[in-house]
Amino acid sequence: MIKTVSTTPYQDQKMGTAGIRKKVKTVIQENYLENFVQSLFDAIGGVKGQTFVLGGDGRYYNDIAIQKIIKMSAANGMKKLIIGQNGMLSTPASSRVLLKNHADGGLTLSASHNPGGINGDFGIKYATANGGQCSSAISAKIYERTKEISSYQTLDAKDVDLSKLGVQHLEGMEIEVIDPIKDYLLMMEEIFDFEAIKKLFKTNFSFVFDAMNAVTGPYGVKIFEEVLGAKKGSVHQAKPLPDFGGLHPDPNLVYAKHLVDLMWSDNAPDFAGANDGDGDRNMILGKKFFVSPSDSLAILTDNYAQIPAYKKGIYGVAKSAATSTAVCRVAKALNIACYEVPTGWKNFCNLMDSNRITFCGEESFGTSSSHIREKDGIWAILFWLNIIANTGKSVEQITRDFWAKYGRTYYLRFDFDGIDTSVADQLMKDLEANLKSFEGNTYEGHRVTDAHPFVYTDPVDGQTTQNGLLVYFEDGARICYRLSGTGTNGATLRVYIESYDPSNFDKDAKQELSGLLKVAMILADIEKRTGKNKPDLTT
Ligand code: VG1
Ligand code: CO
Repeated sequence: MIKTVSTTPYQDQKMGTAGIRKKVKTVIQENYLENFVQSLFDAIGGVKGQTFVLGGDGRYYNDIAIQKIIKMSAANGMKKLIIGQNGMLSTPASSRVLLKNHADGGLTLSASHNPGGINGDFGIKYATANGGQCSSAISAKIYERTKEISSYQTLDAKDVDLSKLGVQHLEGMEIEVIDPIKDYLLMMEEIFDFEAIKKLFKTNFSFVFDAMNAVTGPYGVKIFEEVLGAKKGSVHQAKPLPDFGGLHPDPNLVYAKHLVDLMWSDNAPDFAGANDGDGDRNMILGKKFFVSPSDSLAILTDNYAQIPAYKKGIYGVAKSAATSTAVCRVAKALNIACYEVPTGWKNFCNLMDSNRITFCGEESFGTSSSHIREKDGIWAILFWLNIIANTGKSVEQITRDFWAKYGRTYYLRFDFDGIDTSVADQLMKDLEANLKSFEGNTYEGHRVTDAHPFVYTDPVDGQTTQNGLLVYFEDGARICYRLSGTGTNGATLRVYIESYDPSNFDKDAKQELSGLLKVAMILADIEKRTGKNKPDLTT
């Protein structure tokens, strides 16, 4: 039976870089989730007669939230929900299912790379019919609605059994529980040369995929072990756990330290890949070798012709402004366009829809192509495996060949965490006001040639977005500053730094960039304002 429940608004339900993301303790407050979901439905003009895709990364509260959303969807007149079995769907798989079924929207229950469990985070990503996360204009509308919501619609009904595949009905709404892996696997088989990768796994090539106890474990077991023939047990931390086994499911050198230790040990396999909580991020490692995500995007682009789906040619490429310029050098050599967009995958979608780009990526361990409208962790790993299978080269050799061809871009991101929000906002405001005064001056031996805010006008919808501040140096170095839009704990200031060396590839990145980090701290007056004399996290 449909019922209308009165509620009062929460004032903090603003979506960030990738959906809404909050502490679990916030989300489990009475009507918190219901308010957000009803506001979303209202803001898009209702969901009567529509079809949505629904799933999540299995984190704490996934099971409860999904039942609430199912009942609210039925009560709001939704025609059909396509749900991953047991409520699980990775972000890339969800985008695939949405596009394949021409669904009207999709909800992925995930706080992505943020920790889970009762003391961790929960979140919802909302995708529109194009398969990508909603535009800023839509999220602004949803936010406005959350501030005035007074009731929501739900059902008095038993929970739905999500373990059984197939169709069932709830108050006139069709529910189809699907295998979360099947469509995704089919798409990967269409893109890559699975036969070549199978042959690679028949040699003594050794491989590890670390799912970080998150959603891609079962995808990894199916794709790498069962279909491609990687040794049983190649997938580590394969069982999705509500608290990710206490891990921070962000695949980088700091949070996946266990994998880094393995790759620098005597037992290191030839290749290791890892994914984040919802399966859209990837880290690539070789024996005692780390591929920076900005380089990975550039290397995949340079090797596009190795892959069946792309060998006929690619459109342009795109990167977030914070990502290193390595891919731009490849684009120039290939004579294709290279776009620079604000951080957040939604900013790539119009470029893909209009056939302006094929590949895109972000420094935050995200790479993908126009096969879907999200970043795709397993796709990136398969791409690397396909190159290795074709060339017989190691991860390190492929990367070194790339540096030899284009030079090396040294790149790191430095995060200053848990800053008081007003301090962070003021820092950015003052820095922006000071930018012009840096031009022509030399700091620690680096002369500033240009400094300006990053402003992007989308060539398709004409929307203009400002995100981040950029400082360019005469020697080709660059600093980008921006505030994170995914944190749940005060503000995080991200400082992205790169330098370019056409011939010396063996410097230590931290050492190479230490001088520029000093400059970055001086220009933004970081120590005095935040009390921090060094970053909290370097990735
Ligand atoms: C971070 C990354 C950004 C990424 C976003 C979502 O955003 O920097 O590149 O798109 O997370 O990733 P921010 O605003 O905190 O810098 V995921 O894997 O959480 O969907
Ligand atoms: Co993610």
